[in-house]
Amino acid sequence: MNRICCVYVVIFLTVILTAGIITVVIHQTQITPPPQTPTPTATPTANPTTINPPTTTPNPTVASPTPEPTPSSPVQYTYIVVKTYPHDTAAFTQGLIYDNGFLFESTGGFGVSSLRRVDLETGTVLQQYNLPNYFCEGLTLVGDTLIQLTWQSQIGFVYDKETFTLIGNFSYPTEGWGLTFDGNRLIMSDGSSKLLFLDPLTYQKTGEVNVLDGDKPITNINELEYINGDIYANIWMSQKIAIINPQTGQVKGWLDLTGINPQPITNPDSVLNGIAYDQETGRLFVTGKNWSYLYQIEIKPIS
Ligand SMILES: [Ca+2]
Repeated sequence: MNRICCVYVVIFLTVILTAGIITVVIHQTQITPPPQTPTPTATPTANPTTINPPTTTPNPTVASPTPEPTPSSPVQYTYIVVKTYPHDTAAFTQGLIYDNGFLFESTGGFGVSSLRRVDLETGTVLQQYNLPNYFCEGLTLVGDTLIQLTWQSQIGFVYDKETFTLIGNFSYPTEGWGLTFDGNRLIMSDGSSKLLFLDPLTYQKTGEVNVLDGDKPITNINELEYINGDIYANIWMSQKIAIINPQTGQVKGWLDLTGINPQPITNPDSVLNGIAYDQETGRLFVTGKNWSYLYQIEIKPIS
Protein backbone atom coordinates (compact mmCIF):
# COMPACT_ATOMS: atom_id res chain seq x y z
CA MET A 1 0.00 0.00 0.00
CA ASN A 2 2.80 2.43 0.92
CA ARG A 3 4.51 1.66 -2.32
CA ILE A 4 1.29 2.23 -4.24
CA CYS A 5 0.73 5.46 -2.33
CA CYS A 6 4.24 6.59 -3.22
CA VAL A 7 3.57 5.84 -6.89
CA TYR A 8 0.36 7.87 -6.76
CA VAL A 9 2.14 10.70 -5.01
CA VAL A 10 4.89 10.70 -7.64
CA ILE A 11 2.29 10.62 -10.45
CA PHE A 12 0.33 13.36 -8.75
CA LEU A 13 3.40 15.54 -8.36
CA THR A 14 4.47 14.88 -11.95
CA VAL A 15 1.01 15.87 -13.20
CA ILE A 16 1.03 19.05 -11.13
CA LEU A 17 4.58 19.93 -12.28
CA THR A 18 3.72 19.27 -15.92
CA ALA A 19 0.52 21.31 -15.58
CA GLY A 20 2.57 24.11 -14.03
CA ILE A 21 5.09 24.09 -16.89
CA ILE A 22 2.29 24.09 -19.50
CA THR A 23 0.59 27.01 -17.73
CA VAL A 24 3.83 28.99 -17.70
CA VAL A 25 4.44 28.23 -21.39
CA ILE A 26 0.88 29.18 -22.28
CA HIS A 27 1.14 32.30 -20.16
CA GLN A 28 4.38 33.25 -21.85
CA THR A 29 2.93 32.66 -25.25
CA GLN A 30 -0.03 34.86 -24.33
CA ILE A 31 2.23 37.60 -23.02
CA THR A 32 4.35 37.69 -26.14
CA PRO A 33 1.61 39.15 -28.39
CA PRO A 34 1.00 42.34 -26.38
CA PRO A 35 4.37 43.82 -27.27
CA GLN A 36 3.50 43.09 -30.87
CA THR A 37 0.11 44.73 -30.51
CA PRO A 38 1.54 48.28 -30.60
CA THR A 39 3.20 47.42 -33.87
CA PRO A 40 -0.09 46.47 -35.53
CA THR A 41 -1.62 49.59 -33.98
CA ALA A 42 1.07 51.58 -35.69
CA THR A 43 0.48 49.77 -38.94
CA PRO A 44 -3.18 50.85 -39.27
CA THR A 45 -2.07 54.42 -38.63
CA ALA A 46 0.43 54.09 -41.40
CA ASN A 47 -2.14 52.59 -43.70
CA PRO A 48 -4.39 55.67 -43.92
CA THR A 49 -1.37 57.80 -44.62
CA THR A 50 -0.33 55.59 -47.42
CA ILE A 51 -3.85 55.16 -48.74
CA ASN A 52 -4.81 58.85 -48.67
CA PRO A 53 -1.92 60.31 -50.61
CA PRO A 54 -2.52 58.14 -53.65
CA THR A 55 -6.06 59.50 -53.87
CA THR A 56 -5.09 63.15 -53.39
CA THR A 57 -1.68 63.28 -55.04
CA PRO A 58 -2.66 61.94 -58.44
CA ASN A 59 -5.53 64.39 -58.74
CA PRO A 60 -3.46 67.59 -58.73
CA THR A 61 -0.90 65.96 -60.96
CA VAL A 62 -3.61 65.09 -63.41
CA ALA A 63 -5.50 68.36 -62.99
CA SER A 64 -2.63 70.85 -63.28
CA PRO A 65 -1.33 69.80 -66.67
CA THR A 66 -4.73 70.55 -68.18
CA PRO A 67 -5.03 74.21 -67.07
CA GLU A 68 -1.33 74.97 -67.44
CA PRO A 69 -1.19 74.73 -71.20
CA THR A 70 -3.96 77.38 -71.23
CA PRO A 71 -1.76 79.76 -73.25
CA SER A 72 -4.07 78.55 -75.97
CA SER A 73 -4.19 80.26 -79.31
CA PRO A 74 -6.55 83.23 -79.58
CA VAL A 75 -10.15 82.67 -80.63
CA GLN A 76 -10.84 83.98 -84.14
CA TYR A 77 -13.98 86.10 -84.47
CA THR A 78 -15.96 87.45 -87.38
CA TYR A 79 -18.80 90.00 -87.35
CA ILE A 80 -22.37 90.71 -88.33
CA VAL A 81 -23.44 94.28 -89.04
CA VAL A 82 -26.57 94.95 -87.00
CA LYS A 83 -27.08 98.58 -87.98
CA THR A 84 -25.32 101.24 -90.02
CA TYR A 85 -25.14 104.90 -88.97
CA PRO A 86 -23.81 107.98 -90.79
CA HIS A 87 -20.30 109.15 -89.86
CA ASP A 88 -18.65 112.48 -90.69
CA THR A 89 -16.07 111.88 -93.42
CA ALA A 90 -14.15 114.89 -92.11
CA ALA A 91 -13.60 113.08 -88.81
CA PHE A 92 -10.14 111.50 -88.69
CA THR A 93 -11.25 109.26 -85.83
CA GLN A 94 -8.62 108.72 -83.14
CA GLY A 95 -10.79 108.20 -80.06
CA LEU A 96 -14.40 107.04 -79.73
CA ILE A 97 -16.71 106.35 -76.79
CA TYR A 98 -20.45 106.05 -76.22
CA ASP A 99 -22.27 107.57 -73.25
CA ASN A 100 -25.95 108.04 -72.56
CA GLY A 101 -27.20 108.30 -76.11
CA PHE A 102 -24.22 110.16 -77.57
CA LEU A 103 -20.93 109.34 -79.18
CA PHE A 104 -17.92 111.35 -78.08
CA GLU A 105 -15.19 111.49 -80.66
CA SER A 106 -11.61 112.74 -80.71
CA THR A 107 -10.41 113.61 -84.20
CA GLY A 108 -6.79 113.96 -85.23
CA GLY A 109 -4.82 115.75 -87.90
CA PHE A 110 -2.84 118.98 -87.65
CA GLY A 111 -5.10 122.01 -87.77
CA VAL A 112 -8.30 119.96 -87.69
CA SER A 113 -8.15 118.11 -84.38
CA SER A 114 -11.22 118.32 -82.20
CA LEU A 115 -13.37 116.95 -79.42
CA ARG A 116 -16.95 116.22 -80.50
CA ARG A 117 -20.33 115.18 -79.20
CA VAL A 118 -22.13 113.32 -81.96
CA ASP A 119 -25.74 112.22 -82.34
CA LEU A 120 -25.60 108.48 -82.90
CA GLU A 121 -28.61 108.18 -85.21
CA THR A 122 -27.81 111.05 -87.58
CA GLY A 123 -24.05 111.44 -87.18
CA THR A 124 -24.66 115.15 -86.62
CA VAL A 125 -21.94 116.94 -84.64
CA LEU A 126 -23.81 118.56 -81.75
CA GLN A 127 -20.88 120.09 -79.91
CA GLN A 128 -17.27 120.65 -80.88
CA TYR A 129 -14.05 121.96 -79.31
CA ASN A 130 -11.24 122.59 -81.75
CA LEU A 131 -7.54 122.10 -81.00
CA PRO A 132 -5.78 123.41 -84.13
CA ASN A 133 -2.36 123.30 -82.48
CA TYR A 134 -2.47 119.67 -81.53
CA PHE A 135 -2.85 116.28 -83.18
CA CYS A 136 -5.46 114.68 -80.95
CA GLU A 137 -5.67 110.99 -80.18
CA GLY A 138 -7.35 108.67 -77.64
CA LEU A 139 -10.42 109.66 -75.63
CA THR A 140 -12.18 108.25 -72.58
CA LEU A 141 -14.65 109.17 -69.88
CA VAL A 142 -13.87 109.23 -66.14
CA GLY A 143 -16.93 110.23 -64.14
CA ASP A 144 -18.06 113.55 -65.63
CA THR A 145 -14.76 114.35 -67.28
CA LEU A 146 -13.49 113.55 -70.72
CA ILE A 147 -9.77 112.76 -71.04
CA GLN A 148 -8.09 113.29 -74.40
CA LEU A 149 -4.56 112.44 -75.51
CA THR A 150 -2.35 114.07 -78.12
CA TRP A 151 -0.02 112.18 -80.44
CA GLN A 152 3.46 113.64 -79.92
CA SER A 153 2.91 116.72 -77.75
CA GLN A 154 3.05 114.64 -74.55
CA ILE A 155 0.06 116.47 -73.15
CA GLY A 156 -3.40 115.26 -72.24
CA PHE A 157 -6.51 117.40 -71.74
CA VAL A 158 -9.33 117.12 -69.21
CA TYR A 159 -12.79 118.51 -70.04
CA ASP A 160 -16.15 118.82 -68.38
CA LYS A 161 -18.30 116.29 -70.22
CA GLU A 162 -21.34 118.56 -70.52
CA THR A 163 -19.80 121.92 -71.37
CA PHE A 164 -16.49 120.81 -72.98
CA THR A 165 -14.84 123.38 -70.71
CA LEU A 166 -11.13 122.62 -70.49
CA ILE A 167 -10.52 122.04 -66.79
CA GLY A 168 -7.00 120.65 -66.72
CA ASN A 169 -4.10 118.98 -68.45
CA PHE A 170 -1.31 116.57 -67.69
CA SER A 171 1.87 115.38 -69.30
CA TYR A 172 3.35 111.99 -70.11
CA PRO A 173 6.72 110.93 -71.51
CA THR A 174 5.54 108.79 -74.42
CA GLU A 175 3.48 109.26 -77.55
CA GLY A 176 -0.27 109.18 -77.00
CA TRP A 177 -2.37 106.78 -79.08
CA GLY A 178 -5.40 105.04 -77.52
CA LEU A 179 -7.10 105.57 -74.17
CA THR A 180 -9.77 103.76 -72.14
CA PHE A 181 -10.86 103.40 -68.51
CA ASP A 182 -11.55 100.17 -66.60
CA GLY A 183 -13.27 101.86 -63.65
CA ASN A 184 -10.03 102.11 -61.67
CA ARG A 185 -7.22 102.82 -64.08
CA LEU A 186 -6.69 104.68 -67.30
CA ILE A 187 -5.28 102.32 -69.91
CA MET A 188 -3.20 103.97 -72.60
CA SER A 189 -1.40 102.83 -75.73
CA ASP A 190 1.61 104.60 -77.20
CA GLY A 191 2.09 102.78 -80.51
CA SER A 192 4.35 100.15 -79.03
CA SER A 193 3.31 96.70 -77.79
CA LYS A 194 2.74 98.08 -74.29
CA LEU A 195 -0.41 99.08 -72.49
CA LEU A 196 0.30 101.66 -69.80
CA PHE A 197 -1.82 101.99 -66.67
CA LEU A 198 -2.30 105.47 -65.22
CA ASP A 199 -3.90 106.74 -62.04
CA PRO A 200 -7.13 108.48 -63.16
CA LEU A 201 -6.63 111.41 -60.77
CA THR A 202 -2.89 112.07 -60.87
CA TYR A 203 -2.27 110.64 -64.39
CA GLN A 204 0.90 109.04 -63.03
CA LYS A 205 1.91 105.69 -64.48
CA THR A 206 1.12 102.85 -62.10
CA GLY A 207 2.07 99.89 -64.29
CA GLU A 208 2.26 98.42 -67.74
CA VAL A 209 1.75 95.15 -69.55
CA ASN A 210 3.27 93.85 -72.78
CA VAL A 211 0.70 92.68 -75.31
CA LEU A 212 1.55 89.28 -76.74
CA ASP A 213 -0.04 86.78 -79.08
CA GLY A 214 1.63 83.68 -77.65
CA ASP A 215 5.19 84.97 -77.37
CA LYS A 216 4.92 87.46 -80.25
CA PRO A 217 4.67 91.14 -79.22
CA ILE A 218 1.80 93.01 -80.90
CA THR A 219 2.84 96.54 -81.83
CA ASN A 220 0.92 99.58 -83.13
CA ILE A 221 -1.85 99.22 -80.56
CA ASN A 222 -4.18 102.08 -81.32
CA GLU A 223 -7.75 102.98 -80.26
CA LEU A 224 -8.97 101.13 -77.17
CA GLU A 225 -12.20 100.14 -75.47
CA TYR A 226 -12.56 98.36 -72.15
CA ILE A 227 -15.44 95.86 -72.49
CA ASN A 228 -16.49 93.48 -69.71
CA GLY A 229 -13.00 92.83 -68.36
CA ASP A 230 -11.19 92.77 -71.71
CA ILE A 231 -9.48 95.43 -73.76
CA TYR A 232 -10.50 95.71 -77.39
CA ALA A 233 -7.73 97.34 -79.41
CA ASN A 234 -7.44 98.53 -82.96
CA ILE A 235 -4.12 97.60 -84.49
CA TRP A 236 -2.97 100.48 -86.70
CA MET A 237 -3.10 99.78 -90.42
CA SER A 238 -4.91 96.52 -89.80
CA GLN A 239 -8.46 95.27 -90.28
CA LYS A 240 -8.26 93.43 -86.99
CA ILE A 241 -9.18 94.21 -83.41
CA ALA A 242 -7.22 92.43 -80.68
CA ILE A 243 -9.11 91.27 -77.60
CA ILE A 244 -6.60 91.47 -74.77
CA ASN A 245 -6.49 90.16 -71.21
CA PRO A 246 -5.45 93.26 -69.23
CA GLN A 247 -3.84 91.17 -66.46
CA THR A 248 -1.51 89.14 -68.64
CA GLY A 249 -1.37 91.16 -71.85
CA GLN A 250 -2.18 87.99 -73.79
CA VAL A 251 -4.33 88.37 -76.89
CA LYS A 252 -7.28 86.06 -76.25
CA GLY A 253 -9.12 86.81 -79.46
CA TRP A 254 -8.82 88.39 -82.88
CA LEU A 255 -11.82 90.08 -84.50
CA ASP A 256 -11.38 90.31 -88.26
CA LEU A 257 -13.38 93.21 -89.73
CA THR A 258 -12.12 92.81 -93.27
CA GLY A 259 -14.74 94.02 -95.73
CA ILE A 260 -16.86 95.95 -93.25
CA ASN A 261 -16.25 99.27 -95.01
CA PRO A 262 -17.44 99.21 -98.63
CA GLN A 263 -15.84 102.58 -99.44
CA PRO A 264 -13.08 102.55 -102.04
CA ILE A 265 -9.76 103.22 -100.29
CA THR A 266 -8.57 106.55 -101.65
CA ASN A 267 -6.52 107.53 -98.64
CA PRO A 268 -4.24 104.84 -97.18
CA ASP A 269 -4.49 106.54 -93.79
CA SER A 270 -8.26 106.03 -93.67
CA VAL A 271 -8.00 102.85 -91.68
CA LEU A 272 -10.24 101.08 -89.23
CA ASN A 273 -10.05 102.99 -85.93
CA GLY A 274 -12.63 103.66 -83.26
CA ILE A 275 -14.38 101.27 -80.89
CA ALA A 276 -17.24 102.31 -78.60
CA TYR A 277 -19.41 100.24 -76.27
CA ASP A 278 -22.85 100.91 -74.82
CA GLN A 279 -22.66 99.20 -71.43
CA GLU A 280 -26.41 99.39 -70.85
CA THR A 281 -27.48 97.57 -73.99
CA GLY A 282 -24.25 95.80 -74.96
CA ARG A 283 -24.12 97.52 -78.35
CA LEU A 284 -20.66 97.53 -79.94
CA PHE A 285 -19.78 100.26 -82.44
CA VAL A 286 -16.82 100.51 -84.81
CA THR A 287 -15.75 102.98 -87.45
CA GLY A 288 -12.63 104.26 -89.22
CA LYS A 289 -10.77 107.45 -90.05
CA ASN A 290 -12.87 109.54 -92.46
CA TRP A 291 -15.29 106.64 -92.97
CA SER A 292 -18.81 107.44 -94.17
CA TYR A 293 -20.36 104.98 -91.74
CA LEU A 294 -20.24 103.79 -88.20
CA TYR A 295 -21.36 100.21 -87.64
CA GLN A 296 -23.11 98.49 -84.79
CA ILE A 297 -21.79 94.95 -84.91
CA GLU A 298 -22.14 91.61 -83.18
CA ILE A 299 -19.20 89.31 -83.07
CA LYS A 300 -19.15 85.54 -83.29
CA PRO A 301 -16.39 82.94 -83.20
CA ILE A 302 -15.39 81.45 -86.53
CA SER A 303 -16.25 77.77 -86.28
CA1 LIG B 1 -12.80 103.71 -77.54
